[in-house]
Amino acid sequence: MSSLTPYGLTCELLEQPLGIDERRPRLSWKLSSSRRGDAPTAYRLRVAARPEDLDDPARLLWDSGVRQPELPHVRYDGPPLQSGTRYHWRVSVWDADGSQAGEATSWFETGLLHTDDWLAAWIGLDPACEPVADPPRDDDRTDRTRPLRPCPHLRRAFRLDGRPVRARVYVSARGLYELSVNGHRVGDDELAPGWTDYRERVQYQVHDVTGLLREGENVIGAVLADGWWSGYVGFDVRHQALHYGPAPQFIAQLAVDFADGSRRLVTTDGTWRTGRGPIVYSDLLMGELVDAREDVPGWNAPGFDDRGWAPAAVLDGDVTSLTATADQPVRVVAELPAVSVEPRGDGRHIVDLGQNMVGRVRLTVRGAERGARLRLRHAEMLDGGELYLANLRTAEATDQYVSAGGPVEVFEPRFSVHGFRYVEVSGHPGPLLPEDVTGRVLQSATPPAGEFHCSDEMVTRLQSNIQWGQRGNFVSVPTDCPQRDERLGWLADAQVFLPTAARNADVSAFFARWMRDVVSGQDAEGAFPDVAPQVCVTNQGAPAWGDAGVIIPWQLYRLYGDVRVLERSYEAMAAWVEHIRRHNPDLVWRARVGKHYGDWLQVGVETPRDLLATAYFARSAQLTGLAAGVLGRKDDATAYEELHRSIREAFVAAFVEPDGRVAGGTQTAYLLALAFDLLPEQLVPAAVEHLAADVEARGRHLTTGFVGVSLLCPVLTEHGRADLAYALLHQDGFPSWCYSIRHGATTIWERWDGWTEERGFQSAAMNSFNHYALGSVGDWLYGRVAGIDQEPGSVAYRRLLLRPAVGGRLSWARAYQETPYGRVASGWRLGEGDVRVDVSVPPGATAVLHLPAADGAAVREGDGPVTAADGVRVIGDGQGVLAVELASGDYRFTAPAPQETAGADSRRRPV
Ligand code: RAM
Repeated sequence: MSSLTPYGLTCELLEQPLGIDERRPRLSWKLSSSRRGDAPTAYRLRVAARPEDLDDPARLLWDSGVRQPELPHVRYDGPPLQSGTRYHWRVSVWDADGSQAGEATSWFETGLLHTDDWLAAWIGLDPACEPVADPPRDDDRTDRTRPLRPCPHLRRAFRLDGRPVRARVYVSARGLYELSVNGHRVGDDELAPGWTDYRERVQYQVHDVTGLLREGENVIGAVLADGWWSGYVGFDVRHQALHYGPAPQFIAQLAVDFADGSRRLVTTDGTWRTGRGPIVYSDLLMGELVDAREDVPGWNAPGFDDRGWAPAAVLDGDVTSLTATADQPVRVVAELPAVSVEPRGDGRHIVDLGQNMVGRVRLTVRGAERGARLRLRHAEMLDGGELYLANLRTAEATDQYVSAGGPVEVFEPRFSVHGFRYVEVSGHPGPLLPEDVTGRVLQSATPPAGEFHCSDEMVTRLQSNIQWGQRGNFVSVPTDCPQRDERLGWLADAQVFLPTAARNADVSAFFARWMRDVVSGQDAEGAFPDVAPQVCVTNQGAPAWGDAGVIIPWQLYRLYGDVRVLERSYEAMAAWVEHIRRHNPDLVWRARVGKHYGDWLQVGVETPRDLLATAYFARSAQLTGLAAGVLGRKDDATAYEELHRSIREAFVAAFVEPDGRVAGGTQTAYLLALAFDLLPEQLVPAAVEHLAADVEARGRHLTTGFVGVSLLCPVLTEHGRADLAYALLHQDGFPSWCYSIRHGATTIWERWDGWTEERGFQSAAMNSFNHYALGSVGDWLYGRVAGIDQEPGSVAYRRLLLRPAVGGRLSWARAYQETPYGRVASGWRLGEGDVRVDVSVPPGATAVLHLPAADGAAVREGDGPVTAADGVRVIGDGQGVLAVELASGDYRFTAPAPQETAGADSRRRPV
């Protein structure tokens, strides 16, 4: 009996999504098996209205029939889907012997598929009776460009004549909302509806509220906040204009079904009532002020007298911007206990959470006097024992609580987020105990997908810092920093970090959704924006930034097999390449470079900007050609391939010397030329030598900025210099990853010199201590140190390339990663005179493994010689590497220890 079993079922990249709006949603699953060599030979999908109907052929809505396995996403191809309907689906698989094996069942639910399904209107406070902000209180700031306003509360009471059998609420806001039904909070989303390019799209959420409703009187309530819609967003907030609208708005449609088949709708309209609660203001950047004395008990439950509340204003009925949620919501994903609380004697305490994090604090207060004001300020670093606040720029990041005088009160802001490790609490009556302060970590809930571990403490910390950088900056959109007045979706940061992010978590839905904002920001000329959603930064089209509009869809296709993101981005990708070509007929990209950032934050060197730009132009042309090929656009594929070849020639003519030297001579210049395959074959060895010589001449230090850093270790390893890559990894002098770790970093810093022994803090004008770009080395930790990669031309890790590079100070390393086919693992451990290599290949995938082995003939798998092992075929032996081809399964190899642990290997990096 085969054990081939589907697991991890998703629809539209999400697990059991409530409310999708794709007409032909994609169904996906992974496979596991305990049998070596197992592989799916066929699959069958069935979709039905009820789970029990899946067994009844007459009641199926769609039956794919028995089909050959294909890419990991299969499009539903049955009759048109209805709005607001749950569909159950089952996948059955056939194993390597052609026998029917496991099956698994899941469901998805549609949202409102047609704009006329929406009968609700956008509502908000009546502008005529908008509450005036309180006059400034004691320590309120008076230098904001506009006052912060109380959070509107909205409620609607209604009667139900029976018990509902099913109820869904479709809900969104221009701003942020928190929804409740009969006094109970609905769902656990934070910062809903998330940030999208609101001019084009606002995502709505769907919740199952069946269990919260009852016969008789019911109340639906919402609290709104400005959020990204009407709050402070981006930098220079003292002078900024509003980005989207003047005040938050709300929309909801509750559909309640009864046993007799009847339906009752409750929608936002002029019958809703609006009032105020205890939140005096709340802003993402500035913080939140709650006056608990103004709490309105029972406002969102039946029985409350809302005659004193004002009718809501009906603002507009335009629902065309509403789209279903296509990614995971932001949630509280972890809680951090305080590691120390230091009283400062003047009513202040400094609390250390031990980890630079993003979210907010939950504070317990006992015995405060009514009217006592507590203040929480947040910082990433301490300076002389006090909060270092200068790098927040104008973000106040201050939460305040005015006590109602209860015996125990708990304060946690709802609509503000901060990036911090330290919290200064003032006004607490004391004693303030560590258990009174909890860090609540917020993040887009991208499912964890991989782990990397190794024997070295510093590298382990580096991996942790990379993950915390990802956690803290994947909050609805991929941002550059979570603390200062910026927090924008910078495109280059995202494209260099995506391969690393995809190792740690399933970011397929997160990035595919964000790509829509990237495309929305493209201008009429074809230039992609520098940030998406596009606010604050009006520049367009910077090299390596704009190119993300091409690179990200391509990466999502390669990593996840997502063809749809290519289809939806293709026109924009081509328009971008054409834009550059149009303005640079000699194919050296010098014109229309926007606000060229170069190799941003490189150290002490300057990579020639036209070289960097031209390398990216070549890359974008190449990837657009490959995308055209995938989409069956043959002419485009040929045309872009030719363009790529011509740009490559122009690059060589403009920037490459006959001895393999590249203009500027910086590490990044060589890295771009090598990684993007821009050099004539015969010059590659010389270029590698020049690159290595530069690293050596600098005492094995890097000089790379955001652009070069992601290529550094991969390129060195690819070209036989894993020894140097490891030297850079372990380097702890300035500049290096470990330098920051040696100085206490728990996240990746924006700048190599964010803090140095010689000068202390860098200029506060731009100095984030939580930025993921320089953490893009994480892809190499999984890909080469542990060894999980895929063959050039392979998609979704279908053909694995496992090349553990035994080396550096490490005695072992291992990683696993969930890929679209299933779980891949690779790890190695040096023993007495031998090296053990363990790998797992999921069913449906195959692998080529490069085993580091001094003597190929002596390699064993399990208890026998490698040549006799089931599922293993030796394909090459030489230069200390035994290459084997593997069928799916778990393998354990033992090889005589390699003489030189440098992973020498000349294979080229896959595109
Ligand atoms: C700063 C940040 C950001 C970077 C831009 C160019 O705002 O460092 O990450 O992309 O500059």
